[in-house]
Amino acid sequence: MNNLKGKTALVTGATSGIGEAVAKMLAQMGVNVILHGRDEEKLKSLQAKFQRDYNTIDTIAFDIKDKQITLSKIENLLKTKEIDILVNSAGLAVGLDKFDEANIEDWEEMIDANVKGLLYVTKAILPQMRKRDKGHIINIGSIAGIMAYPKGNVYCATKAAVGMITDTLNVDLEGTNIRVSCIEPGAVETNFSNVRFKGDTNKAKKVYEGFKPLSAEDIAYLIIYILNVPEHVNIQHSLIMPTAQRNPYILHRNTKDK
Ligand code: 8X3
Repeated sequence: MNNLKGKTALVTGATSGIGEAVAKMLAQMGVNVILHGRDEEKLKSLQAKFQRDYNTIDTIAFDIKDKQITLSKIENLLKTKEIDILVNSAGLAVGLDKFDEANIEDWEEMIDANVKGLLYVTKAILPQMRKRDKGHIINIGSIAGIMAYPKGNVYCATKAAVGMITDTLNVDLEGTNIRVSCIEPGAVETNFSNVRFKGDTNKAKKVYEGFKPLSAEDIAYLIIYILNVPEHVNIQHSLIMPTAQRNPYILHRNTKDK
């Protein structure tokens, strides 16, 4: 069953990780994908790569942290595109420090991207979805937004906000056919930890040592499933964990692998 063929999707943060994997899978399903990112070069090379094999691929470059640019870029985009699917994948973790030792600029960057940026993009897209009375918004939350872990402070708070924004959107969209879903992954091996540890690759690698983490593709499969179910089904929350990780604290590492 492919209910997605011919639809149009905007994927934010599509130049890496979960965003890239879901953009690729959507394209494979025959979806017209608009790849969003900050880096024009990366977007163009991804577009060239995808376009060889898949449907129409467009790109749009801007920083979701910039309110004015985000609102005006999306306003322009909507003049020529009807968005059926919005995947809010842009976001990041920066730093892993105790509350009193954490860097305020790290906090601000996470709040600006994970919460404010997601709000700007969603607010700009939603009127068109409402007018068409169709659409599906996918937000990338985290186990971090469900269960606090040490040094997660503001990252956990931003992901809790993503979960609650999903819920408040769903209630405000009562009576429409627009669906809103939040994916809440545990450990996914992408560039996530490299960014969190500001390029310290050794520290980043250690996060995934001794167990099999999720891959970006594992998350993309779930997103495709959620998007593809019939229109009367709205999968509002999905917690997806590696089998080895039952929650942020209960993680089975095979010490022989160390
Ligand atoms: C990513 C998962 O456990 O590192 O959001 O917070 S975790």
